[in-house]
Amino acid sequence: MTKRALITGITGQDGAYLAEFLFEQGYQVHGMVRRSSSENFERIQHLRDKVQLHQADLLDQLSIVRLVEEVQPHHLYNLAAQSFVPTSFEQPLLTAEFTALGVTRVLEAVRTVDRSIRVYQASSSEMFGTVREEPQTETTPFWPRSPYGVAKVYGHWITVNYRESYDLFACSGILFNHESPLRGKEFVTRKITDAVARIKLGLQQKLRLGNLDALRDWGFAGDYVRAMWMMLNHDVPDDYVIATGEKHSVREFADIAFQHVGLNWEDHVEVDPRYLRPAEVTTLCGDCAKARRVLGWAPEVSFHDLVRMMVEADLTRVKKEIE
Ligand code: NAP
Ligand code: F7E
Repeated sequence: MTKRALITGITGQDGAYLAEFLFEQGYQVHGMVRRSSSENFERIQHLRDKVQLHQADLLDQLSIVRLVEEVQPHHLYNLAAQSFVPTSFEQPLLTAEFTALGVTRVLEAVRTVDRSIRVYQASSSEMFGTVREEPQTETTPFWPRSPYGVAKVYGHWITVNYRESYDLFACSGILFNHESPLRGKEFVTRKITDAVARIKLGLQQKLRLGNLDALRDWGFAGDYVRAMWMMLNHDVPDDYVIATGEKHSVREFADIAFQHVGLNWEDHVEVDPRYLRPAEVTTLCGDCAKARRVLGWAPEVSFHDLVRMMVEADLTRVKKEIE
């Protein structure tokens, strides 16, 4: 029997990688998309004949119930969210509606339609915020530092609560930052690699960034979607930290990216206070020992290879655009 998977947030970075991965595993892949006046399917263009898209919205409970009824998925991956931290300071209520209450709406739909559907919730290392220990594990206390982080803490605990209350097979993946050539250009890694390509090709002179000292545990999105699938295919539902265990600064990311095209980052990067946040998460580094031990998951792409992959992809894209 062909297994059916439903992905909310299929038009995002992780949605695109997960859709491709599940399709390769033989799943029938369905995606939830919200209505927009212009189509936003760039990241899944190459999969359009392989995935079935359905309109629904995290804000509309009945639309999610109807979608789950229609698709009857075996597995549901809830990736949809307002995921950009600075926007969460500007639009905290909308972030709470999407990123926090949206999770309850998805879980309620599953509880109402079919409790045997397995659910993955996209939780985040932003929940650790001001870190209480290093590295962070599944038992490290949360101290979120943004409305986004606070909303994700709600999403995490409501997932645990539905597992405990209704015996749902619901997993929360506490994923640390993961990047790729499909990353949105507002996030710092892609902002850097896009600028490196444009500066190298003479289209831009300067790159304005915020806190260069911020430390992150950056992995490759392709590796991380494999972990989501492993969680839903394990015997028991549980929560897992997914990380590389290495941390690097924004400055270091920029240094390697500029070096890769023979440039010196100090000649091009300027600090702009507009990109500083009201409250910052200064350092994050995860310990994925549980995922290694229980699921057999491990990251495959190194930090240096990730930076190079992203710079190369942006160089190729920008060159094509100016041809
Ligand atoms: P992303 O690129 O920002 O994608 C977010 C997705 O959510 C998009 O498909 C977006 O649709 C959809 N969405 C937003 N609001 C919606 C609504 N009201 N109704 C329906 N869909 C809506 O995020 P990502 O990097 O792929 O991350 C996937 C998930 O993992 C998110 O929940 C994020 O918070 C979480 N996460 C990400 C990371 C990371 O490092 N990438 C780490 C930990 C956790 P549109 O295309 O229409 O905007
Ligand atoms: O910032 C610093 C910034 O926006 C990383 C989301 O996927 O991962 C992501 O959240 C760091 C921060 O990602 C700029 O202050 C410096 O310390 O790339 P980011 P994020 O906030 O860590 C987590 C795990 C998620 O769950 C989120 O959904 O870089 N930084 N200068 C900058 N950041 C940005 N965006 N732009 C700058 O110019």
